[in-house]
Amino acid sequence: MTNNAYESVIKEFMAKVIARNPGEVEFHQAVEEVVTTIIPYVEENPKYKVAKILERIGEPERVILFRIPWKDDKGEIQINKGYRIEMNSAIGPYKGGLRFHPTVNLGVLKFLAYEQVFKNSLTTLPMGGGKGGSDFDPKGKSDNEVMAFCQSFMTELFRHIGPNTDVPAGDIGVGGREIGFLFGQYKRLKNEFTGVLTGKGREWGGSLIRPEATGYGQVYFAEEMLKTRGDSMKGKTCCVSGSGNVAQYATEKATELGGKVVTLSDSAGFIYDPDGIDSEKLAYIMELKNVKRGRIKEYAEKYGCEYYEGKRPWGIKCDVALPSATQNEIDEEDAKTLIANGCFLVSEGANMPSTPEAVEVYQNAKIMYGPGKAANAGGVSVSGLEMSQNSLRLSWTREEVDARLQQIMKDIHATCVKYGPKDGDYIDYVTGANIGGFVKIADAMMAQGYV
Ligand code: NDP
Ligand code: 2IT
Repeated sequence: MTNNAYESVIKEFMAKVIARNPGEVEFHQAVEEVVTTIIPYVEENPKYKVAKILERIGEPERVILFRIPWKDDKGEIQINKGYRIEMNSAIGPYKGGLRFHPTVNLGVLKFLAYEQVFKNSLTTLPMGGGKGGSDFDPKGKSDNEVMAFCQSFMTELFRHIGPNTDVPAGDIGVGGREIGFLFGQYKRLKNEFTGVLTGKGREWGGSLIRPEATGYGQVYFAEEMLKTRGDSMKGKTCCVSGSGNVAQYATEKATELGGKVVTLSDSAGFIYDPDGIDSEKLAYIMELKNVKRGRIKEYAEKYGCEYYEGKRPWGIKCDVALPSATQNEIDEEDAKTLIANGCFLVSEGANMPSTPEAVEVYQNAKIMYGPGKAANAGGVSVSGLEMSQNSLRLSWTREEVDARLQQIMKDIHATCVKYGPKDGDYIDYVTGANIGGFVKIADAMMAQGYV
């Protein structure tokens, strides 16, 4: 991935990032991918170099770290860590999800916040970048425990956020249930009904299509990539990973556009259903995952298909891969296997699901590759539309929001094509997304002085 002419500049830049942020490996990985593609651009546009824009973007404007004490159903006190990374507010209030998962730490949230800054810029909407969460594990907890935790989390977070300051939303482990508990506690503490969170229920300020938006957008982005080669999703066999919010709606949209989704997974393993996951089977998954909070293995038992314990789905033959679970879920070997089996398109619903080595494999094979910060931007885009509707005190129809989402995904694709180097019909979407996202933030930061 390294552009040879600037290899030493990139190395020097990364050495400083690693020394200043020790042990934050996911953050280093996200920064390296971006600076590798942007340093050549910055060297050619020295005004950004003089203003140290890339250095400043890599330093959060503010990091909030706090204690979350709560009582479990047995009456025992539990303590978790809470975080909010307010990364960049050059183009709008901090915006980005909350992740509740035992693997959450400062480095993971800084990588997510860093990616979010570029992603939000690409959406064309006025949103800065942030991310937050906790090492709390919602798995196996009762609704009452999740509520107690969310209330304690918000009891500290509420003083740092606001509809014009910082607007959190969901991510792994944070869906409609958690957003409800968080919103209720914010309202109680502030005595204000405002659009301080997105992903709210539709009866209390949420936007239609927000639950669907990330998965739908991921497939719309895939469709845009396919269009550049005169192709479409019709007839494509797809491997999806994960079985949560993003995976569910990626499956729905891929199927609706004529594709066949043959895999879904969770952290324990994956299912392979060669007949395809149709709408009836997807309804079962949604009930299983969103209401019963069960395991994907139960799908294999119900529909009599294969379940692979402890494995990821990338060994299954497919045309299109839609990784929708978590970071670094496709490594170099997985990428080689996908390509050897004929996969020619990867559209990332998850954030940074491909390791740098996997990305290199895609790029060398010149397959179509839509990186997360472009391909999964549909979720935060509809969050932005939820903020607009809250400000207007209006709600738009399903059709209107979906039309806006489709247009935004088209525009993000066009931005990637504008800034991405090309070779015949191959487009480098990684460079395109990074530079396309960077320019707007950089110009806003320049205009605002060194703040
Ligand atoms: P959910 O919590 O709804 O679902 C996450 C899914 O991924 C579950 O099936 C979960 O399995 C699996 N998973 C999580 N962690 C791991 C792990 N370490 N190893 C293997 N599987 C894992 O989250 P979302 O669907 O919202 O998020 C999925 C991805 O999409 C994340 O990368 C997120 O950052 C990204 N994203 C989400 C957006 C949104 O709007 N929600 C927007 C843009 C990106 P299990 O149940 O066993 O944990
Ligand atoms: O990674 C992401 O873009 C999200 N989790 C959604 C953020 C948002 O504010 O909707």
